[in-house]
Amino acid sequence: MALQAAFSLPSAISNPKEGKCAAVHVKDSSLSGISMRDHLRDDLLLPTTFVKDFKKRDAAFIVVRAQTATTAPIVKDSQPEQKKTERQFNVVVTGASSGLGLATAKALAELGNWHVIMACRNFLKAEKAAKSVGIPKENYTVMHLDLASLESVRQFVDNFRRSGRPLDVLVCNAAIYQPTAKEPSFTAEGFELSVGTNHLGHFLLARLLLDDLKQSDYPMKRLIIVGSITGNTNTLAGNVPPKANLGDLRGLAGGLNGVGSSPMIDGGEFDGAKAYKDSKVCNMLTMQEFHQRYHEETGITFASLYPGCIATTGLFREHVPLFRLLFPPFQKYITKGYVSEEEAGKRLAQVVSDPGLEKSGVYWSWNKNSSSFENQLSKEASDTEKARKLWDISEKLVGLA
Ligand code: LMG
Ligand code: NDP
Ligand code: PMR
Repeated sequence: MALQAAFSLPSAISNPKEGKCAAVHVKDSSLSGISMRDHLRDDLLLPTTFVKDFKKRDAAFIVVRAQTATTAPIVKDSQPEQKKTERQFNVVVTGASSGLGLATAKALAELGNWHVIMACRNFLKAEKAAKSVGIPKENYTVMHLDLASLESVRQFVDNFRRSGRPLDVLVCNAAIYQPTAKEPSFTAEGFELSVGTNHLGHFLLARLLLDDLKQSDYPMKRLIIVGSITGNTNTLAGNVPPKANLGDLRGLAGGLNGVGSSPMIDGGEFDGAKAYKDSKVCNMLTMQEFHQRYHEETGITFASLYPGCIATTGLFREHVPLFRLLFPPFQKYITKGYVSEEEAGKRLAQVVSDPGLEKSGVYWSWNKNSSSFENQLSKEASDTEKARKLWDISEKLVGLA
């Protein structure tokens, strides 16, 4: 059924309400007349910014000198001997114990100047993971964070502050996906688990750590929230049922607890796959609302991204075995949307560290040549009114208002 529905999508994809233009395909492979390269509408929406040579750019590190923070904080690596005396940049990456988060931690560590605070719910797993991919000791610290508990989020923030490290970049990456769950499960505070973890946990974390980011003397402070194509209904992937839809947020306003109210944001019946996609829409809306409220005042860059389809990660651990078997070749050979964990990690590391990706309020994607570009979000994922409403309700739910 899902397949059938997915294969009858072109009208949805070119829905003018979403402000999209028809795609022109050259040499497309197609299924039932539908271009399987529609996922590459990423490439079709003309990039306004290209950053072609990531490696070269990253060689040109920008380094903070602690002692000159307020005057001349930028030193190019034309003076490499100075690097040794500079402090490392600190980046908190949630969910760095596997998949994209781990690959990003590795890519950042390889850049040399970064210290990655791996914010993970399973301390031992994270420690082992860091070792297994060869991240040098001096480039990472594992700190406990369970996003499914707001108490744990607050504790993490306290612990991080006690570490005395400045916060230069925050990456909200962790996520849980429960496509086969028949019944909802809940966070410590009683929110449906996917939205509770992926959105509400990160919302509280980002709100609390905003103060820390503000205090950093690093000139390219960033707050990055990982989004996805499947939350964007202006793409083929975003039209595979069940589709993301936050509705009027009545379920969220009711607390997502499944008792007095629905566990779904739109107030509907529980659907694990939809809850995940909804949570990704929340992630992308939250990034934009942060940008709206704080970019001008703080200079912090707020960004989201779709790193590509990393079909081999732990995200699909709860999917049926046949899906896990077929999904990677399907993405590799049919949709061509596949990207390796390593490549995806480099992409996110680029959003963290590349001076060329400093624009705020952007949803980054990459085309076939792995060049980054500013992608367009779906109508719902760029709805400013919804972003504001989501912010207000989320604030209440996490105890900030
Ligand atoms: C649903 O599962 C859940 O039921 C629902 O609750 C919700 O969670 C939802 O979105 C979440 O998922 C549906 C899921 C599970 O099945 C699918 O939707 C399809 C999965 C797509 C991935 C597999 C496609 C496999 C295609 C074959 C690939 C082989 C590799 C190729 C190499 C190629 C070389 C050149 O169901 C399953 O996991 C079962 C999957 C069974 C797939 C059956 C095969 C159908 C194939 C049709 C696809 C296209 C084929 C094309 C051919 C063409 C040619 C060029
Ligand atoms: P993984 O499952 O490999 O990684 C998810 C990480 O989140 C794991 O480290 C996991 O920890 C952690 N996590 C889950 N729940 C919690 C929690 N309660 N508290 C703290 N950490 C938690 O998946 P991916 O690497 O694929 O996903 C990373 C991000 O990329 C997600 O935001 C996802 O939405 C996004 N994304 C992924 C795509 C893909 O194709 N895979 C495509 C587009 C976006 P543990 O190791 O303990 O399980
Ligand atoms: Mg999708 C045409 C391009 C394309 C892309 C880029 C993705 C990405 N997917 C595409 C197409 C299709 N998918 C089609 C045509 C189908 C029907 C066969 C299909 C099915 C499908 C399923 C069942 N796809 C999935 C699932 C999942 O369970 C994954 C999901 O929705 O997780 C929320 C998924 C994904 N497809 C993607 C990406 C990136 C995902 C997973 C992860 C995510 O968005 O975070």
